[in-house]
Amino acid sequence: MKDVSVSVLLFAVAAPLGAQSLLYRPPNLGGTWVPDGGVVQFNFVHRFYVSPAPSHAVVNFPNFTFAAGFGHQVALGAHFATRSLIVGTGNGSLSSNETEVYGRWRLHGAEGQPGFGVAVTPAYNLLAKSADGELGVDWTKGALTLHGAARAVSRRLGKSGDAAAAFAGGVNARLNPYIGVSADVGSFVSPTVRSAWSAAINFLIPGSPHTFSLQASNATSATIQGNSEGISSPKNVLYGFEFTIPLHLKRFSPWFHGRPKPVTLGAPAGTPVAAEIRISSLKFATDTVRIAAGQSVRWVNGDPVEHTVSFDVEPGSPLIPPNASYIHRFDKAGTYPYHCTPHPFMSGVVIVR
Ligand SMILES: [Cu+2]
Repeated sequence: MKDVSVSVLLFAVAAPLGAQSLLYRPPNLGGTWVPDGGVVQFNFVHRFYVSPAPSHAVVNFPNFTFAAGFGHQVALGAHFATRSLIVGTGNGSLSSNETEVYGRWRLHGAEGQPGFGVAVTPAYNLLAKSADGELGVDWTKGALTLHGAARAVSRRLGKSGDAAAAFAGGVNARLNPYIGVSADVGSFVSPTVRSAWSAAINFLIPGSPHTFSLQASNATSATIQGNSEGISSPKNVLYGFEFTIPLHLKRFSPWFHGRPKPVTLGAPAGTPVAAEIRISSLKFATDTVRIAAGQSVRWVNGDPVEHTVSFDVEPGSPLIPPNASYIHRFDKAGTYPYHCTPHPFMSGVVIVR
């Protein structure tokens, strides 16, 4: 049983999450992650500082990221910051609303898998009227992911100067499948400015594909430029949080295609069933069922997404489509822990007497 729980833990760490995870990306790095085709990513970063007494006014730095996956490891997206870094009277200094549109092509690797990931991110900063770009590399082994990025911009935001290069590096350390810490630093090379930095504690919200982080940083926007220069006045530390929300367009398919036909997988239809377990809201409705040897259990997928019933000790189901069911017959007494492969946080146990 101990071996089983260890292997489940390793599996949960190694599995791709189908969503950008803050356990695999520090706050001020775009990373190499690309949403799957048909997935829309929404990230919300909110940072702030509190001005001194007597006003105690909270000054907010909200940032929104939208990105859509198009398959083939390609995504298109945009960052929007309502209070970007503006210093002096240079490029873009008439507004503080900073928008960057970007594409990302992941050349190698997959989030959550060991080894290297490489992605190129061409971008255009509308406020600075600057063609920007980033080459991102990350390397994952076990609980650690190291990140590096090389950046170039054609017109610096808030400066009158021309093109510039920037470099950034960061690290993620995962304490368990649900909690990690991360830090990063990034800076323009020349002319030198205050580096952007961040430190964060990151959470995967159990039972969901969402991640959340609590952060300290001096960066005001999530763009390539904003991640390469820190705020220095009137405050030089901002506190805040980030929330990542993947929207799987497949989930909305019943709106357009109606309910799919019920099908039965596993044992032939008509097999007597001793227990039924409903799958809904990314959960097995019954944690533990007890049956006698020779009896069968039926799982019914009431979710609009595919799940599996994957046993730790013997072969389980294929992908179970929405509205389909899977029947498994247990011939031998024993304890059969299982989980869902696409959603490793979903688990249950069948106890056979
Ligand atoms: Cu699942």
